[in-house]
Amino acid sequence: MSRRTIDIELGCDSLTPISSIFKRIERWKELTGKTIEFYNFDISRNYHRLLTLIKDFEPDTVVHFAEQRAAPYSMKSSYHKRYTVNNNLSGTNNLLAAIVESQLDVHTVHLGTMGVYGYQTAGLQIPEGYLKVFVETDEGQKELDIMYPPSPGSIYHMTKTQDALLFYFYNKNDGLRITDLHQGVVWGTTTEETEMDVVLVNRFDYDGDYGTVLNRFLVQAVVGHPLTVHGTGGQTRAFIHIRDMVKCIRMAIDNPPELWSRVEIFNQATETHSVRYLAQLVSEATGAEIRYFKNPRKEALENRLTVKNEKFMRLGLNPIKLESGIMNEVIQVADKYKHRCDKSRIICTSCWCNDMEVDCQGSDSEQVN
Ligand code: USQ
Repeated sequence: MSRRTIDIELGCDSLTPISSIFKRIERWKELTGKTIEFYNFDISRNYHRLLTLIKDFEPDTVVHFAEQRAAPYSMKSSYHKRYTVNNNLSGTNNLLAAIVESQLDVHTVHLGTMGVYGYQTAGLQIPEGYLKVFVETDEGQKELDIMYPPSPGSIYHMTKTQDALLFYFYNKNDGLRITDLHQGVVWGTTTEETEMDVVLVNRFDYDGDYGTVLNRFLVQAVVGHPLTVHGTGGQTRAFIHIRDMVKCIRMAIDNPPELWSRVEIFNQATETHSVRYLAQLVSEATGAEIRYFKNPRKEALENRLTVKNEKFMRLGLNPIKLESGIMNEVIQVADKYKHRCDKSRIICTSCWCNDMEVDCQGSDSEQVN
């Protein structure tokens, strides 16, 4: 629930009105007959509370979503960098240490990010976590399967690359079952569950820190703000619709890795597009003006990206693609709540090089092929 506190800090709010957690749980129970138990504590600080809960509850699976999740927020200041590192890494370490101490066989499903691979043009299809390499040795050429070299583009993304090392260690040393989901940028706002009642509506972040690019463009189009393309818009990213993301998490829970097998890694992304293409798509659909802004991030101006996602496809994922027309659904939600939009919060003010006046062209830029 740290997002509610961060909303107060940033002076903005979800476009959709979010009810209290108690109201949400109560409404869910009324609608489905199912009980969601709720315990409010900070897993990055309250280790013994977490350990007791795991021992008492004896979960089959823990879905670990308890991380500060915005790259721009993590880069706002030294306070935000330290908060993101302390929160994310202590939270993950506490969870894994508590599972070991509980002596229970608990599968951890972690929400990771495609950003661990970095966004330079790699010249290969990004594999699912592990890279096959060939090295010259005295006995001739040897084949190795190594973790894909991490290349984080923000402190937030860096914490996810560090999480991967924690997973590697606890898996190797203690045999924990762990699945890391390398997720792309999520778009869309509603799932079957959130549509059941207005009290269950999902967050819809459109501000410069927490809003993600396609959802932001759709809100901007609805409220008559120019689409905020950073730099040339040649940045290519991987995307997934929120409904597919929910399905993938279910599939990961239902398919735990074998005991003592290595960390399972899925690429949780279904298509790749450049920011420029997304802006054009939204502009064609809505008539919105496209405006090019100085890029506040250090990132490659242009990059190519293709991503393997065979594991989820083999498990039966049938992806919702941008062309499916479901973008209109997001526009409808944005239109319903447009009166709640504070336009002064739209522009990104978090800067990777501490100066909004300069274009933060990153060192990755040279690596474009
Ligand atoms: N961008 C614009 N204009 C905007 C907002 C963003 O051009 O108004 C550009 C950014 O410069 C960047 C790209 O769009 O090149 C993606 O930015 P984003 O804010 O949509 O996504 P990002 O900061 O990368 O992070 C989001 C989530 C994070 C998740 C990540 C997946 O906040 O939790 O891990 O997507 S990924 O990007 O694949 O690493």
